[in-house]
Amino acid sequence: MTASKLGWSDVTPKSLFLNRRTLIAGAGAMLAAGPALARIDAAPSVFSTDETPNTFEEITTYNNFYEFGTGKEDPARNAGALTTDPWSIVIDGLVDRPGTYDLADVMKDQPLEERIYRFRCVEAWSMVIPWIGFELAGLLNRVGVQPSAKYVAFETLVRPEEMPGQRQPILEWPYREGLRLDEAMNPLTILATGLYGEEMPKQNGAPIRLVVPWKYGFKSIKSVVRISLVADQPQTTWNMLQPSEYGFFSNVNPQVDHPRWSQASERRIGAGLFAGRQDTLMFNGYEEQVASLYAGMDLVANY
Ligand SMILES: Nc1nc2c(c(=O)[nH]1)N[C@H]1C(S)=C(S)[C@@H](COP(=O)(O)O)O[C@H]1N2
Ligand SMILES: [Mo]
Repeated sequence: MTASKLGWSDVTPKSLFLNRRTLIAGAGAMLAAGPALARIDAAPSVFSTDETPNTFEEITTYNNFYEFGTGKEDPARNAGALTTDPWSIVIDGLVDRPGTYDLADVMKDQPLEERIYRFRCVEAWSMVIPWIGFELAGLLNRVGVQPSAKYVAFETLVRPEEMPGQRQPILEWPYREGLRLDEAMNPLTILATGLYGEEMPKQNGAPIRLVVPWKYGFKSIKSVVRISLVADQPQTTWNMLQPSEYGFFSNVNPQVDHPRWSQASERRIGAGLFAGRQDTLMFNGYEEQVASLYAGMDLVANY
């Protein structure tokens, strides 16, 4: 087995793995858990890193999800109230088959894979997360992207009754994100429906969220309810709030600092008090897969 083909079970302490396996193997658990777990036996992806994943605890207690508050511990505390079933996604704009798709229909025929990705927040901390998901390209191909579509726009649920952060004007709701069509079609770009072989925890963006591993974490929009194929670059939440600090592209780039801090290095969550910061990698280490998307582009101007 080559390093790039390791799955989280290969790098997770055995007892933890066995516990989860036992859980998952429980006949009832499998059925009750629904489509997110249906095919977790899928082979680990060649896109997975062999770096040690963060623990389930770390991944689910240190979060950014402003709909549930701005503190890192607020999402774990408040997201339990979110109703994630039923869930549907509106797919509209420049597509052949627009409509309101139930989550099960969105996932229909999309092969689930484990993807162990580095995850780099613009705030200069990072984690390694074993996502379960499928390529966004698979869904876009299924709904039929029209030639005039150049970008994909995403929106998060607005439900202030269940999302206390939305009762305050912290951000302009709904949270919005966007990708250029070629970025959206890149095989690294996934819609994730779980992590560590379990259904997506609510604080991580249940039941379905975007993951774009070569971009700063805020591009990976959570709890998605709308995907629109559009001709023009869409409005995105952090760019709307502070355009001089957060660009549309927001590719991880150690050479382009945030106006208020360096992006040259990062703090790996869970590394311990005495571990030093580590160097941030160009495109978060996915240069080989995505550099060609930006050939000839000025990455300082297009931050
Ligand atoms: N809807 C929504 N999506 C969001 C956010 C948010 O506040 N609301 N925060 C973003 C930011 S800044 C980061 S770093 C990641 C955090 O994902 P995680 O909590 O699963 O690690 O979610 C991103 N997606
Ligand atoms: Mo972030």
